[in-house]
Amino acid sequence: MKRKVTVLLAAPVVLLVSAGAAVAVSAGSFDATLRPLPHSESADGGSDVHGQASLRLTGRTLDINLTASGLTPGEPHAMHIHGVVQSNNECPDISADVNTGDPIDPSTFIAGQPDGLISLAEGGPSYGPIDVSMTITGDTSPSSGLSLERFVKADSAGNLAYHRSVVVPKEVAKNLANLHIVLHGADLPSDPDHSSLSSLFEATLPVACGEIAQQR
Ligand SMILES: [Cu+2]
Repeated sequence: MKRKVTVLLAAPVVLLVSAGAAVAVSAGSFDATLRPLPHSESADGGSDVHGQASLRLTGRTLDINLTASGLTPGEPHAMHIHGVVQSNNECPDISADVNTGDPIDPSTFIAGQPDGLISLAEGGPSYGPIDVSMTITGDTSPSSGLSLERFVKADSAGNLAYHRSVVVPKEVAKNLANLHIVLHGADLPSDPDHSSLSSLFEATLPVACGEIAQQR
């Protein structure tokens, strides 16, 4: 009988300890340095997108500050936190350019022949699915991933600044340091329209990627 009471008393203590530990994991400062995805200069017109993100996590609230340069001027750029939560992902290297027939590839591309560009689908196995859409208004879930009208526009010099506090899913908060930030959208020289919005391939083309790391 005495033994049973001890077990009952011990249980709430265990709960308190694990709640405390969860809070500690889901708070802190993180950053990511965004660098161009490897690519052939002739295929993408010499895109050279760099950026810096600082992220402050409090519970599930993520305060994001991000600046980037070298983007297609005057146009919105999709930006996401990507990654398979609970597994360590990485930004793709040029070996991802396999060109196996991405459904959104322009019809001129030849399947199996690398085209010098890592497309949305080719980069996917490295940087994983969308976890958070860094929109300026409204929903921030993966379903807003291509709502380009709600992403921040680069200015006339191709610079972009983004700041928003968003509430992220619990699994994203807990595993933030496994994830990545990816910036999309480039006007390619292969079409004459000088816009990244003329095809899904251009609008979704990953142009910079940075792995999120916790500041120590
Ligand atoms: Cu993305």
